[in-house]
Amino acid sequence: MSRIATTEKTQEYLERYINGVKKRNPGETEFHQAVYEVAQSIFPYIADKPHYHEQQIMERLAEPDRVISFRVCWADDNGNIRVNRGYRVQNNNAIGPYKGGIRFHPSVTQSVLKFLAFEQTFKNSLTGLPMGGGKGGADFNPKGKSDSEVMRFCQSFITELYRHIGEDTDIPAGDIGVGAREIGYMFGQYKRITNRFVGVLTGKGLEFGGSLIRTEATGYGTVYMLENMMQHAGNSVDGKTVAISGSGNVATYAAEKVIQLGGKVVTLSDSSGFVYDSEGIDTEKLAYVIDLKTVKRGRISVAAEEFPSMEFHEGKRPWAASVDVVLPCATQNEISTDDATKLLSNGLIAVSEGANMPTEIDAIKAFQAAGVLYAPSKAANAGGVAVSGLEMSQNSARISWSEDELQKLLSSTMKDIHDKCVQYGQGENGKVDYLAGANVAGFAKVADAMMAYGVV
Ligand code: NDP
Ligand code: 2IT
Repeated sequence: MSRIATTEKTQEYLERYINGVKKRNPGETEFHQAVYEVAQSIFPYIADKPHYHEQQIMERLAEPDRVISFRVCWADDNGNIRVNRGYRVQNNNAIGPYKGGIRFHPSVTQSVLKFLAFEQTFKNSLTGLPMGGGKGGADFNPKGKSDSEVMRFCQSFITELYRHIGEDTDIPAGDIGVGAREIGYMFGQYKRITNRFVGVLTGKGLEFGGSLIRTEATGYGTVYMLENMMQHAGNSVDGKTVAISGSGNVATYAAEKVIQLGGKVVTLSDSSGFVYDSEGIDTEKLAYVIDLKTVKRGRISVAAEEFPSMEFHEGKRPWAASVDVVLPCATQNEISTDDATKLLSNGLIAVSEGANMPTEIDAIKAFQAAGVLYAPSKAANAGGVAVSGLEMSQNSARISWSEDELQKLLSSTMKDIHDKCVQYGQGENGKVDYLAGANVAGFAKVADAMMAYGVV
């Protein structure tokens, strides 16, 4: 068969598959987007591997093992009864127990959590650790709530979720709106209900089984991925100007690592706008922002009132800035095609995604067509879940590893992920398609495990 005929057939299979996914999951646009983004790499890869088609591996991967949805009732400080919806999407446990974060944000829907659980399946495979893919959350907005309201919400959430999770079944962690405070409340309630002290959640406090460097791991890992890509292309982060979105866990530790590697961070943001600092956000300003966002739970605009070199741009994203590197670390679909065009015209050379699926598909295509080094989230932000996997191992063995040991493991894991992307994504011209590389490398291990189990 000629190459053109194969390509046409592959395209036809891909379209038929995506239409099927859309039909089975009406209105779930984020889920469709994530499945398409993976499938466009996998269909060419499996074109000459009919056993994957015969066994319907892609169809099975896009049908979660189960979706659990439940009511979460709680009382606010004024005694009003509030009702939210909680979820856990257990996508696939072919290579290990379900693993993935919990998100508390008003934008949480079944579609958002299905996209995240689907992505997590490939990301976790890339880490090389035995973890399947899952994700959970609720449409609860922690912003403006008191600590006791958040505690009552977390307790109510876990009172339902506890029966579906376990240290060998499904191990949740943090994500947007879920940090050390929420994990503490959830772990406390799990322990109270079950009377078991086990590693059922990761991202725990260091006093009760948490791992060193889990807090920093996602942001640091995103920058290690960037540095690996830059070095592979004969470049480095040193001296580069970097725009970062978000000012939460991932954004702030990505900023810290960029500064350590000699880069200049000029932006951070939150859902109300972004700050631009022409002199660069140094460690002192960053420490202020971390305290502002995690302890005071304030808005990023307050940082611009504190530092004269910072300007606040209300209601805008940071992508109009003239920068070498972009690290989107806030949320999905935060870089549009227009943003990509603007960034390219300002001389962008690299993107490493701290957030999950932050770049729209046409914007990714624009980056790749322009030769920008582009690391997709499932590779670039895998450092967080990788250290979560190490937290699980430490909990099972009831030991704690040293910071030095964990730093080395994080850095070597990110290097391995980079190298897997090169192995599966390098074209004949020597250019690396990191998206295809990450998708195929993540897929191969999960798909082969599924094949071994037969039809289940
Ligand atoms: P945090 O809650 O700590 O911070 C989120 C940041 O993003 C905040 O600055 C928040 O602003 C901003 N943000 C959230 N939603 C929106 C929105 N809809 N529009 C604009 N800004 C928004 O979350 P994390 O840092 O943990 O997560 C950030 C991203 O990284 C997410 O995509 C998450 O899935 C991903 N990720 C996280 C990992 C982790 O270990 N935590 C691991 C891998 C990926 P505001 O304060 O105004 O809400
Ligand atoms: O998207 C992610 O990888 C996370 N939110 C972290 C998951 C985890 O289990 O540490």
